[in-house]
Amino acid sequence: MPDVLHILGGGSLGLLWASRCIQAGIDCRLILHTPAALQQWHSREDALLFEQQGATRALKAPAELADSSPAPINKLIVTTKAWAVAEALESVAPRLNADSELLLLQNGLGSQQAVRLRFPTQRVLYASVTDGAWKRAANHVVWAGAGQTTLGDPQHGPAPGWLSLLTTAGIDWRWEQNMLPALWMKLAINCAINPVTALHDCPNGQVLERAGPMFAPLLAELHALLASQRVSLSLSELTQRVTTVIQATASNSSSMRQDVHAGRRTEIDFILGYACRTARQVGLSTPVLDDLHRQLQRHLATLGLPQD
Ligand code: KPL
Repeated sequence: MPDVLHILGGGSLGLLWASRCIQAGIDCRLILHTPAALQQWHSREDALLFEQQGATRALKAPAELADSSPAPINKLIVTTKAWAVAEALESVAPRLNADSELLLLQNGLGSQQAVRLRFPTQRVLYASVTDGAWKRAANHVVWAGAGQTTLGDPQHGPAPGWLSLLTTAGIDWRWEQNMLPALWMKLAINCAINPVTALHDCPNGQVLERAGPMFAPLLAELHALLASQRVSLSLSELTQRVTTVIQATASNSSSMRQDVHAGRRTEIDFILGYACRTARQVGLSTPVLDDLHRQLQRHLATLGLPQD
């Protein structure tokens, strides 16, 4: 029997991956969060609108709630925000068996390790996705920029065969033997870009000028933090990597700026919060990073958004 992919979360990334799988003829089901969301989905005749370079395609996307069916879930792709993962996974836990495999697509760090502790018998894979996507409406996703997906097993196991479905879906992915350092690298990039875009309400391309003189010391602190996590690259290589992402995504709104615009809880705690906590644990002094964290917390508080 061919694999069925369940996608947990109807945010931009969930809809993007569902669109790409459905277009490729892969049997994929979206798991939505609330009965109201499912009712709205059905009222639109299960149509998922997928927009790419100005052209929109309507796809038929089956959706369900976690408890709509007792059928086991074997391959689960978790696409929710980092802060929503624990609750979302609890809702599907009765449908997981010991062989179920979970693929986590969250930004930042912290949520992944928590899932591994909660589901010790299931295989849990981590991923980092750089595609740009946003939602025009609850069932309408815009693919703003093609990116790459890096996947790996924190326990260094081999890539499972079902990942070939991602190739079928046209997802540009590669297997990474050392996934944790890859996620740390992405976390450092997110620490350098996302808070500045949220504080100054600017696209990624303006980060260097908006950040001003604090940017170089910020990168130096991130570099020391990466080194403490055995991610070895030079400070100039890190600077180059961050600058390349800024240029490649210049007109994009970072995920954090998008969250702020939508009045949604941000992933601050899984990005800056995790970085600052780890720095303290390993005895690193990171005054610029800590100050950026506090500034962002104050900014979120003035907007009435959670500070974690
Ligand atoms: O991952 C991103 C994000 O917005 O969260 C970057 C790389 C900054 C691209 O926008």
